[in-house]
Amino acid sequence: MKEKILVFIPGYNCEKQVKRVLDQFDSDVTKKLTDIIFVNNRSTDNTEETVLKYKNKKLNIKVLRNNENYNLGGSHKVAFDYAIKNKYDYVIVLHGDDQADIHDILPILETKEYKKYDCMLGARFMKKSKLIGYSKFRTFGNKVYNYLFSLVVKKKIYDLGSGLNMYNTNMLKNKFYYKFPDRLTFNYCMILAANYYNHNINFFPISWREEDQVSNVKMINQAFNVLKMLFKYKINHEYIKQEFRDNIIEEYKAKEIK
Ligand SMILES: Nc1nc2c(ncn2[C@@H]2O[C@H](COP(=O)(O)OP(=O)(O)OP(=O)(O)O)[C@@H](O)[C@H]2O)c(=O)[nH]1
Ligand SMILES: [Mg+2]
Repeated sequence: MKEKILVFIPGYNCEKQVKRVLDQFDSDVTKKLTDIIFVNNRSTDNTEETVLKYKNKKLNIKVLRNNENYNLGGSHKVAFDYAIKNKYDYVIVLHGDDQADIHDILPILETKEYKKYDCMLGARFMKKSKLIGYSKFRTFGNKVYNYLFSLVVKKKIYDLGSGLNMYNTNMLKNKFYYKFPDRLTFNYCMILAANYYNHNINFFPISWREEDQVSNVKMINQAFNVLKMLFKYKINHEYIKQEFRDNIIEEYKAKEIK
């Protein structure tokens, strides 16, 4: 039977960039995929309208609108629930703000390397990765954090969370990630969880642009939080099972937009 591969695009206030993201889906890409969903995290600009207009013209894409603003981690929970419920074998995450390029995952889809792993993580800091417009300072900071995480999880980590990743839905089924932060730190927890639950992860090089995107990451604040998280996990690995959310949501719901 042919595998079902879902692409999930999270988007929040990225009306300018999302059109370029959808433009990435040429026939080389779409022939490798089953379906695409766009998860609008209650954008306050014209992101959703832009996707809907595009959908009717060129691309078969389903639009979901979160019932509340669930942030990026929460949007993952919406998409993972959707992938499990609709029996997809794999889910590919591609950020809606056009920093990553879906073409970077094609070689892996071609060789079927993903079949050997629970998740394939796009990495901005490998030898063959390409960074465009990303500051030297942030590159340095990321590398330091990758190094610290590598020490703790005893495996070489090349990125703590980029905008292009592929997960096997089998690995997601027990919803180990439900209590993870809804914020952008969701991905950091996924790395620690991979160590705790023994997920078989692998990295692949990607390109990453920073052009007209607005970075919503409060850098200093997040840097401290992440360090705290890593330290607590190092002291006691059971830490990963705690409740990370400030606002507890029983079920992450989204409405399908026609
Ligand atoms: N910041 C933010 N992004 C969201 C939210 N919901 C969905 N997203 C999407 O999540 C993706 C990542 O968000 P960014 O703020 O760009 O974070 P990032 O790319 O990891 O970090 P930067 O390198 O600083 O851009 C984007 O495609 C957003 O459109 C949300 O509530 N807040
Ligand atoms: Mg971004």
